[in-house]
Amino acid sequence: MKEERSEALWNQAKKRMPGGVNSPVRAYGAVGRIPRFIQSASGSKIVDADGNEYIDYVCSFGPGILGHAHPAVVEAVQKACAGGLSFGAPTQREVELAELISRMMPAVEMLRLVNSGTEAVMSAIRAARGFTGRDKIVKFRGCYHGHSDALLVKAGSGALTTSVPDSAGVPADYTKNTLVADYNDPESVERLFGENPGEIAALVVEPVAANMGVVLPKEGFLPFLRQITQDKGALLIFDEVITGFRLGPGGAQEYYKVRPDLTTLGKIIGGGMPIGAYGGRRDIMEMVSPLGPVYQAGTLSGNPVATAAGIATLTQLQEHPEIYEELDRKGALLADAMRKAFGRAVSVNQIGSLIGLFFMEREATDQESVLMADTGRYADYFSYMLDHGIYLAPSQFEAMFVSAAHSREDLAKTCQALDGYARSLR
Ligand code: HOZ
Repeated sequence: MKEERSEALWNQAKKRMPGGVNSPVRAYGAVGRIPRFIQSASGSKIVDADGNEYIDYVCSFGPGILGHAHPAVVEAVQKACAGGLSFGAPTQREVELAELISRMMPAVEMLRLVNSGTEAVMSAIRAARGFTGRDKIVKFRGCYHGHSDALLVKAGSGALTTSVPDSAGVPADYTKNTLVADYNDPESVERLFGENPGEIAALVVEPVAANMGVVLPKEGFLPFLRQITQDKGALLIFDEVITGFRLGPGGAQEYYKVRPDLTTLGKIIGGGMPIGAYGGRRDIMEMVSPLGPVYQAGTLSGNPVATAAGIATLTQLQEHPEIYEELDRKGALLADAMRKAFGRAVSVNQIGSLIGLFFMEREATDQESVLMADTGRYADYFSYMLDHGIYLAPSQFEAMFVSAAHSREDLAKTCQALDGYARSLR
């Protein structure tokens, strides 16, 4: 497999950008290969600068639920571009996207569009603090909520991949109100509420943790979080930047039938364009400026091109609900293939189109267990799959994403590669 062009671009990039990339996991540090510089993508396939084609299971880390360059999304973006790229003024499309989101996710009674998931969670926390008049927040070890200061505490995703779950450059003062509990461990949550009576503004959680690989909530865990936050006068924030519109048209909150007070969104709602959103209970969102005293703003917020891509994507998902059954089927097929190929040597978590494969026998239920997985083995597996035309996340601590565009042939080829790698280990 040729990689000269990617290598040359990477060498050039490293002179101008830290690690040669604009987001750390992309530097392939955890897998020891040359990052692929992508030339183009269509449907389930991605093509690098050397002309190598791969079946893509990164899907831009989530937005690509319909596959790359879906014709309806591309057409909407092209039309939008011709009409102007940014106005710094409200547009009809923002209203349409907000209506669509609220219809599909009824707990989002009112929302604010922003430009990324990071901004969405940061702003939701500010709204929660403004609403409750309290300062402290609870997050979970290994959950990732973007890179704002207060949330870079025991963070997952790239932070876990590069072993800096608590980033340098974040003053201790900025994180002193961030309390950390263990995912799937109600006692650790009870303890924090017990130790900080009347002080916790909100608990923020990825309802399915998808930034330490994929870790599913144990039965009763999310209802427990709903109950304790309600009892203690704190808000429950579901970070659905990954799960929103992926686990079903109403996200994880619909799947698990737990209604959060606030929800944060990103990725799919922009169909591949930069966007984020936070929203939820009307009485909380009415605290946000200009209605209330919680300030938050953005020049590019509600961008006309991003909203066009988002509307087109959500419309496809709404008009073709069968996509979700198909995604479930494909996800289950791949997870079964992994279990068959590797047997007890692996632990596989799958829900719909999200899959986490861990090279370890024990179940992955929280950050502690996830950290026991053999990341060296994951790197080896990644490398084999890459060389056999399968493009996976270059980190144990990111999810594998399946899209509506993955075909029967793609899945068959992927299963073949999985078997090939498993055989190479015997
Ligand atoms: N933190 C992102 C995924 N969970 C990584 C995004 C990227 O590197 O593109």
